[in-house]
Amino acid sequence: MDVRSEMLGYLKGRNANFSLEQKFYTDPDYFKLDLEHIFYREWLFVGHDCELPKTGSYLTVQIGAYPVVVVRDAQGGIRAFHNSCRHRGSRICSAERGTAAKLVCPYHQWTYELDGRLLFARQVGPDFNPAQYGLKPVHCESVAGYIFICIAEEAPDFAATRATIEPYLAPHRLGETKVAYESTIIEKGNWKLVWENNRECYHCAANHPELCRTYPEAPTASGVQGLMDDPEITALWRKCEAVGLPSTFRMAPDGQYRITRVPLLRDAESYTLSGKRAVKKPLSPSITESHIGTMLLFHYPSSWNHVLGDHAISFRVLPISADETQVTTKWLVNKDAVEGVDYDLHELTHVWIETNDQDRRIVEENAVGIKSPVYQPGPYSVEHEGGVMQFVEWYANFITPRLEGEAVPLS
Ligand code: 3BY
Ligand code: FES
Ligand code: FE
Repeated sequence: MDVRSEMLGYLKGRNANFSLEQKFYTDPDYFKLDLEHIFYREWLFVGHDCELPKTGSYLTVQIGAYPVVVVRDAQGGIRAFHNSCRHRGSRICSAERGTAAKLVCPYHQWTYELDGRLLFARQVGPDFNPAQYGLKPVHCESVAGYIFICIAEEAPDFAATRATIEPYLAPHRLGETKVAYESTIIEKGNWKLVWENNRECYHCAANHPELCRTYPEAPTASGVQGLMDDPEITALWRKCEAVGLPSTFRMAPDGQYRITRVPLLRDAESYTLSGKRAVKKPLSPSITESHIGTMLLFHYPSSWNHVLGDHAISFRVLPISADETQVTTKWLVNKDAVEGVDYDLHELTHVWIETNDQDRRIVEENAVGIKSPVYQPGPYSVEHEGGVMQFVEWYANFITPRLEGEAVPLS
């Protein structure tokens, strides 16, 4: 049987309350199908507007086989291109980030404008037409400080995502922040294991002593159900909405993203050991309200986020192979906050550096155990793992029609 039919068979026969069959987490051919049908077709979070402060600022990212460069153009817009020279294909920008007046290929110095046009190629003869050799564009959208790209020829509609998340993010003025710290780790586990772990807090009490001082273990916080019935959550929504901060629970009809605000424990304001703010200057100069909890945004398959009163944390998930996933975390603070004066970097980053390391270990142990020939799908906790079931449901519903080769509508 071919891989596609086998995968389809498993998806059709799966029990929605159980984890997936082994091959979804381990098999390189299944991984290729995940890339082809999800990561190569969907909108992916790659970084923040504030990381591209001036004309020519760029960042690079690797999506499966595709190197991509995201750059601030001369008009202040943000564009993305395939980071592959139109001469003989060399990668053009190899640094993770940088600034360049033009994009110059290091191999033979073909030189591109920041809008992708080929400006100059040495000694290529009189018949050469540079207009035919511009960089290949990648779809790119910036929404309230978050940059998303899509490497498909035709991108799915982004308007609904923007319309939902922009009003929630905008008051936090994330476009005007700075990255105080970033960390990249490689977790030796399939990207779906990273997500399954993220979508529940069933593991939190036993594994995250630091995070549990401030982040609620209750499934209402991490999951997607029952928020309306939780009086602490609805009280926070009322309080925040009254001061112009959209907060109620919103989820895409297909489950690809959700955004909502939830309270932290014991009046905590930040992910510090004390629960007190780590940054003296508020993240957004226009939000004076205290105790606004954390705004949670996930967007499958590439990002989850927390936005607090004093800082925001973004997480970017990129698949490396069937059993390796790159997780990049960025801590955003008010652009005028000064390290050592307004915040102590250790205090700001400690809890999530520890939490990420604990989650890495969890994912890696999960991956090793799943490789055992005796592994079989196991039951999710109905009380605690509704969020995981929702992720797997999204994955199954998303990939099934694509595997069947149906024409999938773009919106
Ligand atoms: O990062 C999250 O979204 C949370 C924090 C703890 C577990 N996870 C559900
Ligand atoms: Fe880029 Fe030759 S490959 S200039
Ligand atoms: Fe965790």
